[in-house]
Amino acid sequence: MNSKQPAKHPRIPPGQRQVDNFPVLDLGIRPGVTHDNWQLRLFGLVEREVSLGWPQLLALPQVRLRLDFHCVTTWSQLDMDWEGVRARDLVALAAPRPEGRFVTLHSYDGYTTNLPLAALLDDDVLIAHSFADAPLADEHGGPVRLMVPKRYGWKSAKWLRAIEFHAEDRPGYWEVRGYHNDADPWREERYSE
Ligand SMILES: Nc1nc2c(c(=O)[nH]1)N[C@H]1C(S)=C(S)[C@@H](COP(=O)(O)O)O[C@H]1N2
Ligand SMILES: [Mo]
Repeated sequence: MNSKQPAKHPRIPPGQRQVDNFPVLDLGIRPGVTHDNWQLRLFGLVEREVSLGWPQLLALPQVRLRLDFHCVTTWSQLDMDWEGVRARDLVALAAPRPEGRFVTLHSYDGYTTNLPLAALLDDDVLIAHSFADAPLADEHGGPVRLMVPKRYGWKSAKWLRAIEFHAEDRPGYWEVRGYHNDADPWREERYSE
């Protein structure tokens, strides 16, 4: 009999190395958002504009997800324990119009990034408020950030302020500065040509 184990699906994408210290990467602007002044707005091509604060976020179904994080600067961290609300549950409250197939994530530091709506609705995309059983630290985008584990880290907007729905794809802060529009780490979509 063949005693070989089946090849494990690799966890580290090409060109990445594993770390376990959760580096901090951002524009260097700390917007000073707290649980009290944090608000999230869903607007644009939606049936219902939604504005919610901290108590409303906690009133939605809470999930714990173990997620990987791949930064384009080549570090990857595996099995990070996050808690929050599935992005799809929030999006459902706003009921995007059929033509609203793209989103811009807006952050309190002025940062933006873009995704197809379908990517935001994936099972593992989290509006995260806790990491490793503690409130999400300010330096990592607390009180509330997005986590999009299937894309490079720059799609995971920290200090999330708004989700805007539109009909056409609008490149965000790094996407207009030469980063790849799709950011799939398994295809090494780091930079556009
Ligand atoms: N609001 C905001 N979100 C952001 C950024 C930023 O500058 N501002 N940087 C992005 C980049 S380039 C990366 S790699 C990750 C880093 O997240 P971390 O600092 O928690 O490791 O946040 C992303 N989200
Ligand atoms: Mo990054």
